[in-house]
Amino acid sequence: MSATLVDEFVRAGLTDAVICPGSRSTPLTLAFAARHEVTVHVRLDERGAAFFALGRARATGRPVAVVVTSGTAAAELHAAVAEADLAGVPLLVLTADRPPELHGVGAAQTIEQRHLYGPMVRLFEDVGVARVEGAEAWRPLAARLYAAASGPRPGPVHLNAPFVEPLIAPPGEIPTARDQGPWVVADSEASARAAGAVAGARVMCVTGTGASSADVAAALRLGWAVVGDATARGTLPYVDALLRDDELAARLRPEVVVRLGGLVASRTVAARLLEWGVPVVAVEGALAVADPDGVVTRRVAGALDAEDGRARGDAAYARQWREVCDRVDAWIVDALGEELTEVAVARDVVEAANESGVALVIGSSMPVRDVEWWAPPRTGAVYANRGANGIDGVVSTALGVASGTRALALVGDLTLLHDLSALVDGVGEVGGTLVVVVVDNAGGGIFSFLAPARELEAPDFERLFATPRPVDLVGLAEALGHRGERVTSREGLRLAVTQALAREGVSLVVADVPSRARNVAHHEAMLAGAQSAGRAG
Ligand SMILES: Cc1ncc(C[n+]2csc(CCOP(=O)(O)OP(=O)(O)O)c2C)c(N)n1
Ligand SMILES: [Mg+2]
Repeated sequence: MSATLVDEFVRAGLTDAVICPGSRSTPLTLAFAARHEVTVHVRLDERGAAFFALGRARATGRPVAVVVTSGTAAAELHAAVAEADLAGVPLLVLTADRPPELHGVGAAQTIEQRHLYGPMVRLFEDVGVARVEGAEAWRPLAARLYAAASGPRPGPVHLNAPFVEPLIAPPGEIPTARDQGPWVVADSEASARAAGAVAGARVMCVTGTGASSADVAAALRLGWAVVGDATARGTLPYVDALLRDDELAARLRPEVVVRLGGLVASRTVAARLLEWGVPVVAVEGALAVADPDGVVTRRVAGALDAEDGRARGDAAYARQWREVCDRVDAWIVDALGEELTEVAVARDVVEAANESGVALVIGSSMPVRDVEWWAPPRTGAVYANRGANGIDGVVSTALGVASGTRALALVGDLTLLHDLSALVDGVGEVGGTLVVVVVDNAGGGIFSFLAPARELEAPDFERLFATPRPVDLVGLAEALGHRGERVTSREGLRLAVTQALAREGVSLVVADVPSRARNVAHHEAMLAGAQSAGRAG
């Protein structure tokens, strides 16, 4: 049965399976390992394994299978399933289970696994104990699971598969495969449907997580002013700083807004959309456009068509944005100097990714904000777990992206420590190169921007929110068999990243940045300077 399941997955296009060691999942493990078409990644910690699969699925654009044994192992996948649900990433979650007679009687490693992830999965299946006579059912079961994960609304699916002893048996005859039609119907009429609202207007397009890169590219070609989150390619930078300024916000006010995908990290953008009250058209691809403030006035489904003349915006408006951004960019380059600040690290890492053409994975907290707010436009693939915004699993996600190739990651020190077990397996047996740049501000720097930093006594704030951990990050990397290096200048950072990208395996580049308090003051000074440079035109 497991062989049939895997055969159908392979037919559908599966290339990667992440497997965690365990006994009950033996049939699935051996079925995947028997297929030369499938790259098997063996990882110890199920929580990290699921995030690794998420990274692989993001990088390949295809569903990736995760196989775990019964019990708490299955529960460990929950966080990545939540992210995959909200970010629309296809995952085939396969949990082995004990048969019904071992439930409720105190058997070892037995927990309630049915509907374990609730409504977060696109499809849940449990066809009961695998039996040789039931083999026919497993091919359509696999096809259903793969199709539900792939779309039209991609996301995680869950198969709970109870197995009885013996767990190792030669595979029986695999039922013949049947061909099916295509699952996803494409539609490029969204721009036509939005055309009435946007034709010739000052169109600002806001793109967030889950927006397709083809839609973002089309929005740019339609002459709209496109601003995006950290993962967007080629969008206008510095939007948070610019829109925080009343004068610039008035000058750059659009007549209509088009929204793609999730939210940007900047709350300023959300606040201006509320204040402006202009029509907001949500163009929905695979995922619904997030709208917690209820600003969307119209929803259209489908993909944007860059060639649709009816949807062209006012080109002078996009040019106006571009000119302001260019002035700000020149000011930032000049103002930053050589000091290794958090803003400088974000810029240097983005530039290194752009120049080397490797994918970039950005951690939650300040890195994702500093890239969105202060980095130049990204030219390559950028990923961030912005579905649920967790600081968990980021290193594992980056390892999944780096597997068999090269990638860069930018994470905070606590984000690294949170996913330390990822470094136990490293890039894994497939190999690859991952350079993790750690912004070491000794704790959660983001909290210094928030109310507790102002309201609490310093010792309470440090203990309860900032939570610095006196861990030698370089020593830690080395203890786990990786290279580690601490850098204290921008030049040192650039050199370390270039050298590490040329080597196989995981390298940690720990950036020694100024204190969290100085970082807040630096952001304030950057904001004031960028805004006055923006106004100066
Ligand atoms: C799984 C999870 N736990 C807790 C949080 C809350 N949280 C947000 S940012 C943050 C601190 C992150 O610190 P670090 O990685 O050093 O980044 P910095 O804030 O310094 O940029 C925490 C604990 C979260 N987002 N996700
Ligand atoms: Mg930190």
